[in-house]
Amino acid sequence: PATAATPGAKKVIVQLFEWNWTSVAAECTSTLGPKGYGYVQVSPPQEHVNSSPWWVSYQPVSYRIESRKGTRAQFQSMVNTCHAAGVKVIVDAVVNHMSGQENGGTGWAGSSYGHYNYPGIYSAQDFHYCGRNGNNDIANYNDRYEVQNCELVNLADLKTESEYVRGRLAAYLNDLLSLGVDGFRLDGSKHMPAADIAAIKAKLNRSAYLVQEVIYGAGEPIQPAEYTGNGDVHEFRYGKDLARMFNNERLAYLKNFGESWGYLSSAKAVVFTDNHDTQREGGVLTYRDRGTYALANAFMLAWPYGTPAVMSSFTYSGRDQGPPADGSNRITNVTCYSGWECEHRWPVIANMVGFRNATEGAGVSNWYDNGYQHIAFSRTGKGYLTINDEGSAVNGRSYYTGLPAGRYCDVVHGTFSNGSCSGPVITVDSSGWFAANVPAHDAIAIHIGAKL
Ligand code: LM2
Ligand code: CA
Repeated sequence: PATAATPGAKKVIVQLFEWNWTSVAAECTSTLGPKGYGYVQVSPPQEHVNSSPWWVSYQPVSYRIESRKGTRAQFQSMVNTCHAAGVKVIVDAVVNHMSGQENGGTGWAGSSYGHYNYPGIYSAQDFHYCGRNGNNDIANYNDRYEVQNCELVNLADLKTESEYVRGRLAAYLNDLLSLGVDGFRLDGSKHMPAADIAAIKAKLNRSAYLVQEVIYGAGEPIQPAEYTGNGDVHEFRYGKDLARMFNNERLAYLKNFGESWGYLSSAKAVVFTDNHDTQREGGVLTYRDRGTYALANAFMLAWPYGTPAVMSSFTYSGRDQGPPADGSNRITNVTCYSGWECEHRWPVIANMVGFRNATEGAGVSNWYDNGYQHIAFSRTGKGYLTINDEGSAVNGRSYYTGLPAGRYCDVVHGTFSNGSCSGPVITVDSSGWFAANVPAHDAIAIHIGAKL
């Protein structure tokens, strides 16, 4: 088994949603490593019910590493290739439940199963039957017992308090660790008590990065902060509030974005403009918002709250529509900009990953706003971003950066490589100022990692 990549300052995550293992591997080498992404989050790798919507991934029928996304051997090879490119691998781990289909069948890799019956793995006694709502489904999110013991959309809810179930889940995660995986996104964490997750974590053979999916709901009894003792937690308010600032309110309000907004502590939060669920639910910015989406990602990557996770989608028109696949229901190799959006390759987003890495650890200073949609700030001594989301250009203005004098690549409009910049160059004078025009709905970003 491969050893984990060496820890470094690279913390940006990219979610390559529903990419097959062969394509993830190629992307690690061609783009993720070179652009400075630290982690790739891949979709669930275990055997699942055999159908074409994307969400079959969230209906496990066994823990064999065989799926529409590839074989165990392809998965292993992907992990090795990503590590060689300096990119760590986070697996989306479905541990709260098994499949939800009423009728049994044969899974993707040939395992037979029934609802509440997964031969050799789980039988009826390993599941919760909460006795609520007539069908055991969750209805009331204001009831802690119900959220953790009833079924999420009919998905057979594992008895995570049972020693046997915990052992079985840990065995699955340990198998992935033996393949060299670096961390887990724990799907549906809110539907498991934090103590159950802690007990499973205690059975892992080595340390792994954990990010728990706990969707914040105002006034709900189960709060994301309950889970921080186990590891990181997704801060779902971030993407919704960021969208609201861009769409309806003011970028000027972002001056204290983060903990002051009631969010999780920065060190524990993983943030994103959108993920595979929220992009389908609305109320967030997605690839469909084009330029505004790019600006929101630029802000996220420049602003030092939480660990940023960049979304990378396949394009779709219907909610359930699966990713491009062949006649055998295998997900086909990714071709960016054809069925796959590849947001993580958009030049602004990919270049701002370099900004994030170059400014790691630096605080915010020199905040400026015009009261509305024009903002700017330094990452002290390391970088500077200004966003003008006004309907008209801001011309003839100077910006105080506090950066060392010199010539910097504007990484919003150009890519810095081998010491040269493919776009405009920004000159910071000996007092730390630069002058530039910023068009409407545009931005300028410079950092010490892209200095000519
Ligand atoms: C998650 N996090 O907690 C995932 O991020 C989310 O994408 C998953 O839902 C969910 N939890 C369960 O892992 C998705 C999708 C659902 C889909 C489920 C299971 O959003 O629509 O449910 O996966 O595949 C589908 C049907 C639903 C049906 C269910 C069971 O849409 O109508 O319920 O399968 O057959 C009767
Ligand atoms: Ca549960």
